[in-house]
Parts: sequence; structure tokens; C-alpha cells
Amino acid sequence: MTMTSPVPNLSARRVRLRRAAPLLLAIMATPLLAAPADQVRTRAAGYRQLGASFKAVNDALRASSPSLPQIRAGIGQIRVAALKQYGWFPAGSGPAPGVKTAARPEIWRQPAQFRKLQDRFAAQSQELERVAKSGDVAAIRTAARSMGASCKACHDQFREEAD
Ligand code: ASC
Repeated sequence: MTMTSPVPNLSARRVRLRRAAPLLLAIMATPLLAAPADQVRTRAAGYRQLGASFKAVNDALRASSPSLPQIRAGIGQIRVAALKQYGWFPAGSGPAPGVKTAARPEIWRQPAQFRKLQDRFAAQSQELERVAKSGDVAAIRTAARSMGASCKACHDQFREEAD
């Protein structure tokens, strides 16, 4: 007669658990992986919209007789994006395996420097809105140019080069 273990199924259970471990880990990690992907999508969509709004403003400013309502509508959208962008870089939404993002890790390594550029953008969007109310197209052009320079300054430091 062979000796049976007092817990006969123990080793079989261990084997089953070991086999299931990768699946269990994958399931447990799903929120951790899915959440940043959503955050990256939100960020990318936000910047795409911002780029379109800024382009609309610049196109309108280049027209032979610039439409102030068009310019003001675009600037309003830029202003909204300038406030929303504070929420577009939550911790953990940076570059990671399987995540396609142009955001450089420096954003989270140098948060004070990044924040300074976010604040500059927000201040400029406010200035742009103020100047747009005045209706002085030349002044709006100047403010828009200065905003474009800030977009570029931040991209140079904190965004990956486009392919
Ligand atoms: C734009 C746009 C940007 C900035 C940047 C300014 O119109 O989409 O990202 O201006 O190119 O240099």
C-alpha cells in the first residue's frame, strides 16, 4: 500500500495555481495597463484638438479680412485646452512598453520645469483671450505668435520628435 499525503490535492493545486499565475497576474494588471492607455488617448486627443484650434485661429488671422467671431471661437477652445492640460499628465501615463506616447519621461522627472511651461501656456491663452476681446487683429497676431513659440519651447524639451 502506498502512502498518501494527508492533503492529497496539495501538489496538484500548486501545479494548477502555478499554471494560472500568468493569467491571474495579467487580469490583476489589466486596470494598471488600461488606465494609462486611456490617459494617453485623452492627452493625444486633447492636443490634436488644440492643434486644430490653433490652426483655425492662425488660418483666420491670415485671411484678407479676418473673421473676429472665428478667431474668438478658436481662442476660446485654446483657453479650455490650456486649463485641461493640467490633467493630461497623471503619474504613470508616461512612456511604457506597449504604450505609444510622445510625452518624454522628463515631464515626470522635472515636474517643476514642466509646470512652468504649462503655466506659461495658460497665461498666454488668457492674454490671447483678452486681446481677442479688443478686436485688435495685429495684437492678436502678436499674441498668437508668442503662443506658438511657447508650444515649440515645450515640445523641444518635453515631446519626442515626430517620426
Ligand atoms: C501649431 C501646432 C503646434 C505649434 C508649434 C509651434 O500650430 O500645432 O504644435 O503650432 O508647431 O511651433
